[in-house]
Amino acid sequence: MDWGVNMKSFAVTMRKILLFSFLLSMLPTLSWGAQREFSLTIDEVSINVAPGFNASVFAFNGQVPGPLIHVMEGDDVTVHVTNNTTLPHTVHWHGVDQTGSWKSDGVPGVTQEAIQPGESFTYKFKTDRPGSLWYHCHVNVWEHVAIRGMWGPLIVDPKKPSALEKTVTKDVIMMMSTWESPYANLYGKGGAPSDVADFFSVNAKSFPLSQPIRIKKGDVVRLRMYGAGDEVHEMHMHGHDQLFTHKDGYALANPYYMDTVPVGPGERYDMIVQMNNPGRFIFHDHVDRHLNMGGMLGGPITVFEYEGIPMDPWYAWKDKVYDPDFFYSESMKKGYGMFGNVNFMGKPIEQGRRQK
Ligand SMILES: [Cu+2]
Repeated sequence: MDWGVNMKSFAVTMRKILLFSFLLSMLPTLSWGAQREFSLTIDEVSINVAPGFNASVFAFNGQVPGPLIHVMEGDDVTVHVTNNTTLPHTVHWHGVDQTGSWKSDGVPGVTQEAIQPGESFTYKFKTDRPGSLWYHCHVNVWEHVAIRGMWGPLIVDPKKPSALEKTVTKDVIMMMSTWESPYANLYGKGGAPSDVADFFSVNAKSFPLSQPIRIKKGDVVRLRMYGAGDEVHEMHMHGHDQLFTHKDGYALANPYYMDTVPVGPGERYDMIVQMNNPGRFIFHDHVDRHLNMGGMLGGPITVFEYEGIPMDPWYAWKDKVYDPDFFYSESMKKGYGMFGNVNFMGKPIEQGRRQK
């Protein structure tokens, strides 16, 4: 028997096994991201924010919030943006680090020239960070983002979700924002430090135009709350414990409970809630003046409505026409892509009637 030859072939086999298992372990990181290509327009439309209050906005694909963009960590994303409005804009992908793609960061005068009326620009980046991200204009942000609705959600699923995340049965995306009625129809004005916001909303609707969240006992809801406007919204949920799991898309090392969540401008909070207390429970902004000024109840308010709880005749939303996708809950179940909601669409503004 030639032990020398045998030992040599044994060593070669071992090396092959080691190399194979190494390559196998690398698979998750080596996998290529999917190519995702989307088109967004920016349009001038009027949206109904609160009873008796309409705002002229710069709307992505004609709607506020803008369409949901749902992709996976590591995807290669291309977005063609066309500006159909009368003022310049850009799109900043808030939370994307733009690794090797800084010219897609969307900051006028720093990474690009603003997209002029009638012009287009293409953004290309890899989703280098997972989480509840978003996109918004970066031109005259005090007006375009704060009071003209130039924002939408960008959800980047992690390659390795936690065990808790895997139990989620319903996603709820809430974008809180501010409005200034004196400038609501005056493009190019508003948002100065001395200006005072006087309407407040979730997904661009003030109560009672906002929507309930319908759930059943045993559901696990993930709330993704965004500060899309210019004020802090103290979001307080009744009847349940909210586990704070992610800040600005980053997973917390030690998640903890909060009953009032301070969602400031630009911030995102992911909260996971076990729906274990059947009934009807309000979820509202605890800043009292955000219930809209002028004495009318309104602002960022929703209600968790459990399946099986009867509509009492005195319930404020007993006759509500329900939109199950108001918080993009249905769209989030559809996998990856871009999803709009016709109920967020504004009405086109006639050129001749536009106030300057
Ligand atoms: Cu803009």
